[in-house]
Amino acid sequence: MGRCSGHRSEGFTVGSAELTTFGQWGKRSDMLVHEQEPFNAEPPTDALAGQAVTAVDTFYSRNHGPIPQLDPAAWRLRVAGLVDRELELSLTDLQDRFEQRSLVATLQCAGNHRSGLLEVRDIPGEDPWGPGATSTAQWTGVALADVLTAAGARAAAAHVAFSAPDISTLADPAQPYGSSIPMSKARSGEVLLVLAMNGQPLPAAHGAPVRVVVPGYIGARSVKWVQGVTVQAEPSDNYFQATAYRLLPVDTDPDTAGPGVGLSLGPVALNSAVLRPADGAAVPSGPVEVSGYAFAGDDRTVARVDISADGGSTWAQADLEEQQSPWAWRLWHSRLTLPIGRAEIVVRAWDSTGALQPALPEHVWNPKGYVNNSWHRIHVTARS
Ligand SMILES: Nc1nc2c(c(=O)[nH]1)N[C@H]1C(S)=C(S)[C@@H](COP(=O)(O)O)O[C@H]1N2
Ligand SMILES: [Mo]
Repeated sequence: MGRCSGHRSEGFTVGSAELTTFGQWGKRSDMLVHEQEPFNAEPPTDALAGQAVTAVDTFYSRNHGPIPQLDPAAWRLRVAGLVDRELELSLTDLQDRFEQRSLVATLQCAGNHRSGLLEVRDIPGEDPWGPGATSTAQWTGVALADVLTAAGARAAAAHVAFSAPDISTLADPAQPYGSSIPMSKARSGEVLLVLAMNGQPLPAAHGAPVRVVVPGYIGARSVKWVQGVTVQAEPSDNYFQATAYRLLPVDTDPDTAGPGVGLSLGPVALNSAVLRPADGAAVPSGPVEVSGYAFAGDDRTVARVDISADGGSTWAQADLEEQQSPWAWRLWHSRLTLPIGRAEIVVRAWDSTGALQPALPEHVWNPKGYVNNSWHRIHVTARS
């Protein structure tokens, strides 16, 4: 038993807020639902545009199994593995025994904008996410680093693994969701055990009562409904760490590849998207406001965004908005003058290392369809 267990006080109630908006999981009615079960949905790009922080009812939802409805009073977090003291923490332990921290961070699914890769070649069994598998929230909770310190995590241990109760039949074999991150990231202070999202108790769809948020890493590492934190020498052997969420060589068959093949994804690759106008929209000719996001993972930041109104022949620099935190996307906007007729609007970004996004989806296509960070192109028709 941990030194933090057994403490009692009033906690907030979790999971009651999501019936006030449309849909079973509290999402707006115009979400693009890729799957009802497991629930996978992204907002229309217009709903993300111009909002530094995404409303909870608009935030994308990515699930590999059924969304569990956990009893917050019964919930416990077990901290074990290479630690001096195993801990078993209740929700009130997290609230009362640890400093509460808040930060704004963007979550982005590694499958964000897979739709662009599908135009190159089919990717069977994976959802055609657009650029809306990216959203930003203010997250409040406890630093994982503080909990690791309380447990006396051994300095030599290189990884911290997270486990959850939602069982995915998409895994082979079927298993609960899990992942891991390097100890250096786990100790960094920005990785949170989150209890609240945009100032409200975390809703069920986003991991109530407690989820991990790993700023700057692919969304898959931010385990929802977390109930186990294990300090260990090796990365997690969970299917979603060892087999899925890996960048496979182009000629690899993902159905037979097995664990350990290809590149394990962690920090988010530099990417950007046009959010407004919407792809396919009719717009007035003359000046039109164009806006979107750019995002650079982990220790990099977005340094420059270029926008083209002619398919990439000529470019202008977009105006960058203030970044809410080092872990948030960078919103940008620009005013383009469009001639009457069809136009291809393209966006591309540079990060603080001087790296530019790759131009074409052909260059980044991979068998599972992750990390499509090629330049985002949309088509609009300007009318007189
Ligand atoms: N327990 C659990 N955690 C999970 C997942 C899941 O299916 N189960 N999906 C992951 C993936 S792939 C992403 S992109 C993010 C999405 O978080 P959101 O649904 O809050 O947007 O959660 C991650 N955490
Ligand atoms: Mo994801």
